[in-house]
Amino acid sequence: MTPYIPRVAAVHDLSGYGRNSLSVVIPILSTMGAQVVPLPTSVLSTHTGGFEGYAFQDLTDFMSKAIEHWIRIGIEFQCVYSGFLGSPSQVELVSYLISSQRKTDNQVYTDGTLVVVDPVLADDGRLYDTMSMEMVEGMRRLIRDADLITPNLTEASLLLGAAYSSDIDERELKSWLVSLADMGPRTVVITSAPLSRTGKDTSVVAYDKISGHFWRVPCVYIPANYPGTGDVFTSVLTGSLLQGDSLPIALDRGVQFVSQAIRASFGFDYPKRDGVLLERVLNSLNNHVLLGSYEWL
Ligand code: PXL
Repeated sequence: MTPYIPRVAAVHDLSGYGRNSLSVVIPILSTMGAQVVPLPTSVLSTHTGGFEGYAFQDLTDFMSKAIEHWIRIGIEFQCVYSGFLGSPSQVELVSYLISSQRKTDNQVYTDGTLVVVDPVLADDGRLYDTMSMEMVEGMRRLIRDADLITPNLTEASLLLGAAYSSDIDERELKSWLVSLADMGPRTVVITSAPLSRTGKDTSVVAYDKISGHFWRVPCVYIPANYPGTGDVFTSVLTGSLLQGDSLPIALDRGVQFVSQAIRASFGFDYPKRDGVLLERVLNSLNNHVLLGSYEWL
């Protein structure tokens, strides 16, 4: 008998130094019991947040050959999970990989293929260094093929073509969630959403269009911004869903793990651009959620 181990095609860049993209996706999903099959979109010496003069190698040609090879030898994935992409042609390749794996249309968590698209584009109201409006267009196309998307508030505004504001109220957040779901995905999760009742704290909000439920998980405010925490969150969320958890529990686990990683890091004095001290908390990934904090919206 072969054990059931979900297989994930992880389509992200490999940034050597700094803890983000494949450098966090692989250890998190492996620890959570999934087999990660990486498809690097590019190789960098460091991530782009806070380092000057990084080396960058585009891997679009390699991606195309790798996808064709997988199709030829019949590799099946239970999950396709994409993040940082380097160009609109890479978006088309991810779409092609997804269509090669689909058994039926948009049957998230049930038909055996969970498609997660983290539309990495921007943060804090600003596009990342290598991103352009052409990539925003590309991500709008790609999320049509997704079951689950995890934009932060800035990315959500770009995908919707709406003005970015960090103090959006609950009613408008809900309408953003629904509008994004109207663009294709069954489940929409927005991170870094303001929590209006406190002012400083943020939260993760989510909407599932099949059940019609909205969820919110509050995040405790710590005055530090570490790159890569979005990749950490979406990886834990994905790992949890692949373990069979419900959406609100998976959201809880993602938020709790990121908070724990930030708390484990914040007391130490080192450059924030190095990312959270993942190595110190990785072992706790499979602890049960003892006291969840999700809420209905
Ligand atoms: O964590 C998102 C991300 C992924 N990949 C690269 C990045 C960033 C964010 O800055 O620079 C190369």
